[in-house]
Amino acid sequence: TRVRVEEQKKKRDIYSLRRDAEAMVSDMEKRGDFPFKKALSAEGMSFICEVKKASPSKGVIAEDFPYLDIAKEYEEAGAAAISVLTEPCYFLGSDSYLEQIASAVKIPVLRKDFTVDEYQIFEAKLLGASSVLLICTLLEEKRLKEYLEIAHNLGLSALVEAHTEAEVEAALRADAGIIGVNNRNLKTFEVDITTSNRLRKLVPEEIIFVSESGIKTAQDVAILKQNKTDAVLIGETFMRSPDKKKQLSI
Ligand code: IGP
Repeated sequence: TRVRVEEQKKKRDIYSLRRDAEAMVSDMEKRGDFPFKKALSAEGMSFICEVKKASPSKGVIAEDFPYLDIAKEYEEAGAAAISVLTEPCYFLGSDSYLEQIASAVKIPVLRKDFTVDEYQIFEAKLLGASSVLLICTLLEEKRLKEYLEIAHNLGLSALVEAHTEAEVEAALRADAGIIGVNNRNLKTFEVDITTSNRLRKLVPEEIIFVSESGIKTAQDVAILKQNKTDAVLIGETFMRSPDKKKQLSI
C-alpha cells in the first residue's frame, strides 16, 4: 500500500489534493450531517453491502464483475450503504469502481482500503466516498485520532475497525463514532462471528456498532441483532448471491 500511495503522490501533490477535497465539503456536511453514519443509525438492522471482486483468503470471488449493476442491485434491495474495495493488489479493487458507483447510487459509499496515509482520505473524498476505513492494527493511536479528525473535517465518517479488546479500547479513546469488529483475524484469516458478540459489551450504545466479515445466514444476522448490533458488513455472501433482493429481505 505504501508504494502505491507514494506513486500516487508523485502524480498529485498533497496540498492541491487537500485543497480540492476541502472545497468539496457540502453545506450539509458543514452542518455536521454525516450520511454514512446517519444511514447506519436507522431503526433496525442496517446492511452495508460490499462490492468485491477477490480477497486474499478466497481468491477470485466474481469472475464476471459488473460492479455498477451489483451496486445498483444492492441499492434496490434496500442496502443502507455500499462498501467498495479500492485496494488493487489483494482485492483487485480500483478507485474507478468507487468513483463510478458513488455517482450512480444515492446511498452512501465506504472506501474499503488500507488507509495508511492521509493522502488516501483526501482521495476518498474526491472519489465521492462518504466514509473511509481506519484499521486499528495498522495505525498507532495518535495517528488514528489524527485521521479521524481529518475525515470528520471533510464531512467523511470513519468506520474504525477492531479485532481485539485492546483495539476496541483504542478506538474508543480516539473518539470513534462508528466501530466495526472484524470477525476475521487478518493474520490467520480465521473467521469467528462470536468475536463481535464478545466485544459488543465494551462499546457504549451511542456509538454505532458494526459486525464485519463471515456473515452468511439469516440466523447469523438474528444473533447479531439480539446483541444490539446496528449494522452488518457483508461481502462474499452477497457477491455470490444470484438474488440479492431475496437475500436482503431475510
Ligand atoms: C466483508 P465477507 O466475509 O462478508 O466477504 O467480509 C468485509 O468485512 C471484508 O471484506 C473486510 C475487509 C477488511 C477487506 C473487513 N475488513 C479490511 C479489506 C480490508
